[in-house]
Amino acid sequence: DIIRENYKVSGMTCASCAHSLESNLKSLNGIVQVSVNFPNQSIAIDYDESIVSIETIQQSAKDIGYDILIGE
Ligand code: 9UX
Repeated sequence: DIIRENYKVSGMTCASCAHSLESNLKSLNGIVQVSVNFPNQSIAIDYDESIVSIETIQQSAKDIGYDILIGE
């Protein structure tokens, strides 16, 4: 199923960071839509949980320097 989840993100210090993160996550298999809200320091992710896990998404963000805050 495709689900939508919202998380806070740390590490975004400029609007270009938000674009970088969005582009990075959109390249993953199983991602349907990504919307980063820079002023709110948050992200909405639509993804197919049978294809990609939130842990994989989180790791991909971490690899380029951003932390998706899960469980906060
Ligand atoms: Mo601009 Mo955001 O270099 O890291 S992309 S601060």
